[in-house]
Amino acid sequence: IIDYNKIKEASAKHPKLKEINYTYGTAGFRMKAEYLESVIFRVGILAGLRSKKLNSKVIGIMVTASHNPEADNGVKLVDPNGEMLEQRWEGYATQLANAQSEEDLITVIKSIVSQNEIDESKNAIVVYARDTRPSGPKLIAALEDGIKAINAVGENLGIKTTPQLHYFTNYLNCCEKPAEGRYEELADKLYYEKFANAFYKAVGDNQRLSTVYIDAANGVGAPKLRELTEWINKINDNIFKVTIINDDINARGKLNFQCGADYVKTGQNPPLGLNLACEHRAASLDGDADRIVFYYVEEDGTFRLLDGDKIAALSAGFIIELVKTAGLDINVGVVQTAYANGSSTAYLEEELKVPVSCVPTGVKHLHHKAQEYDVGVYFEANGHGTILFSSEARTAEQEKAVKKLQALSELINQTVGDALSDLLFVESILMNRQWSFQKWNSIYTDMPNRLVKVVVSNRHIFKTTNAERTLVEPKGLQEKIDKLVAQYKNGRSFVRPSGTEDVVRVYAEASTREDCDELAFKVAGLVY
Ligand code: 16G
Ligand code: ZN
Repeated sequence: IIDYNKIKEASAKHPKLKEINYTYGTAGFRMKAEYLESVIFRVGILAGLRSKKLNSKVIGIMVTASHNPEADNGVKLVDPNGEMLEQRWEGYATQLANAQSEEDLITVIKSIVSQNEIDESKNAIVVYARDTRPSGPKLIAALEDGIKAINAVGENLGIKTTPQLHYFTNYLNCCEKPAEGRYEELADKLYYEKFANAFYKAVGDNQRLSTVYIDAANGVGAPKLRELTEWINKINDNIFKVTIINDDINARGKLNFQCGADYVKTGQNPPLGLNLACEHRAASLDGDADRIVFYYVEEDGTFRLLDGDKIAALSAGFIIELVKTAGLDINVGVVQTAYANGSSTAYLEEELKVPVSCVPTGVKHLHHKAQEYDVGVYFEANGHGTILFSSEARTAEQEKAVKKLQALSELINQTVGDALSDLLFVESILMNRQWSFQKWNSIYTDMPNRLVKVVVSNRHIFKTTNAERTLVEPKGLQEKIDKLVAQYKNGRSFVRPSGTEDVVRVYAEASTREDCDELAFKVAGLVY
């Protein structure tokens, strides 16, 4: 039963900061850590309500701000199947976070209870984890107060990657629950065991590849990848070699600083601390290890990025080949966003002849669309993505190719994009194909592109349609952009408000680096 007085008392210890207006955005709440205490307390309450609503199913909570600076933090909720929180409940999260007084808070809780006909007497259970940010422990303490206030059972998983939390939340709702006190350890063990075994199956006896240098952004990916690698090497110490750099999770100020997937993708250059020789294969994770991008340098020093688009193309190409070999009647599709490089879309549609759809930014949109295919490949250009295999694809009975497909389906974390599982997935395909990074890169040539951010006084006046590729407001701006774009060969550009920062983003592509930079600059000028 919900004890409203208890909630009121507990909430008084985590008062809302009056002047701040919170929004549950693309990736939950995210901002400077010092503003988040009241929000996280209330997220604990919301998770309890959601668990009650769903008949005591386990709800996950992740405290992280991903690739953002170390001083930021954030929180998001994970539904029982390991996917993002249902959209209607995002609205409740925002309402709860903005309730000014304790009384307001109780009113919002009561309205959520009545609108959803929540049975207050149901048990509630939540699991939660955090990344390596220094603000984490304090925020976890506030979260625990919220969980206790609503009389939910809370299991602390300690430090985990975001995808581990998604994976384990799903696991707890379909498999046997561990004994009390063993959750934290099992959330690691079960994850390592599953992905290490699947990797072993997927690589078969193909010839091994060279070491991959992994920039772990000085975040949680470093210790987790190290342990995962140990598990793989226990099965066979010869199949997977990594050297982890930027693995200092204890030094202040290093997390995501001039390193990590977002830094490398946006800057189109290697991270701090990595001396890339031309024969080296390298990759960068982000601060919570749900994004990965690969890269190398040519003999002449040119930096080559193998981003989310290239991962999607590599994966779709391999899967389609297996499906054909097995003679399966399975539809494979790829989901992208407006940021997908024009050459990647052309390659998928024209060379691989696979249907491609474009949706707004944010994993929930891509994930949802990918579920429409038997095998749905989705990756954002920034390196966040995964592949969804429907159960038909998983049970089809056609020998070798099916077995490989089966192994691949086990190797990818289907609850959410996961840098560590994506890394193993890519390695296993490259090993099966015996492809170098150079060969992989050559499947298509990226159009020169540029992403810039523009600080504006109010980003909310920018409204988009057509999967964020067309501006409908401010009126007249899209026409001006179109006119500019028309002046450049293979020009493409779009403007969208960020879902995570107070800025507007401008993306541009054109045939040459000069044209592309000029186009991005001019469109930014229109926005400013
Ligand atoms: C969040 C999203 C990511 C998206 C990014 C865009 C999730 C788990 N993460 O990090 O998919 O690419 O936001 O940020 O959905 P922006 O709106 O600031 O450009
Ligand atoms: Zn992330």
